[in-house]
Amino acid sequence: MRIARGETMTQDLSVHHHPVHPLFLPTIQRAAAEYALSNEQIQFFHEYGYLKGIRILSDEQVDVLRGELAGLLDARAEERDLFYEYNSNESGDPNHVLFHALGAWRIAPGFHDLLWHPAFTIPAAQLLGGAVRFWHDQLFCKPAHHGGVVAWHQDYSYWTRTQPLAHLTCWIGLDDSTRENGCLLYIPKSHRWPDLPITGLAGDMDAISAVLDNQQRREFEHPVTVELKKGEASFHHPRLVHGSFANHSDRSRRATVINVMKDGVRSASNEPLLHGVPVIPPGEKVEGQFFPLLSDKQTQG
Ligand SMILES: O=C(O)CCC(=O)C(=O)O
Repeated sequence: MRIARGETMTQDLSVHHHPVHPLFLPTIQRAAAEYALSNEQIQFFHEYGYLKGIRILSDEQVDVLRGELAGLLDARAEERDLFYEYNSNESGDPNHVLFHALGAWRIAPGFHDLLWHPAFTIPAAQLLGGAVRFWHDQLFCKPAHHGGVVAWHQDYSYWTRTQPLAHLTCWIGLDDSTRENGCLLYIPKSHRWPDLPITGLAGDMDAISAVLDNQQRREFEHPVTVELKKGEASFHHPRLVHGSFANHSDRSRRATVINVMKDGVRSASNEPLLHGVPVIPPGEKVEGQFFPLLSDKQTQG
């Protein structure tokens, strides 16, 4: 439904979860043109399971998120209660620190609004092939000198309580990430492998080896190194195997991650899908307060 210029409505516009007036149409169309991926980029993603080097944030936006992150790294008790998970050091080893937390969008306005940023939602809709629904966010931060690993894993191993698999991850750097400070690494084409069991996220980098065959193990000889400038992102498929080594450099490596699913994914669990949110019974669509629709059309932010 669209309303012509100058008209007002007697109905409650809150029933429309999209623009109803042409006023912002040029901005939306400009955003679509500015942020849309090319067909080649989309094909690359489907072939290799990832797409790296996508600019999402300006330097100014990175600075704002870094400021919010500084507060979240030392969150107050009532803020911690809003996180679904909060681990000051997921590895448990003080010499290998991995800050890992889910739920920053509920506490910090910048991390909240980032979810609706068209530089993210437009490529996400293209890669998912449909409307984008929020699943959850994550912070992965490694301090300088004693930053820990993120062990090789597939994201979907952790998400089988939502089905079918129609998910997507966007990793956004808040520092320049390089080999030295523990950038992300991918095993290209591993998104065609079957679902693997959970073998741990922090601690032993190579724990996954126990559940691989010889051919799969050989693929780890040639990982893709995802070196990115701050504010750039990399998208990956939920079955793509990825991880990152320790940070012994003198620079921190901070990142925020947005995890989304194609609208229509359903709950497959009698338990809350995330800590503290109401149960969505098995078979029912994932939606509601904690799982907002971020983009309702394939090319619209
Ligand atoms: O930040 C990292 O090194 C790992 C991130 C990760 O596991 C993910 O984006 O799914």
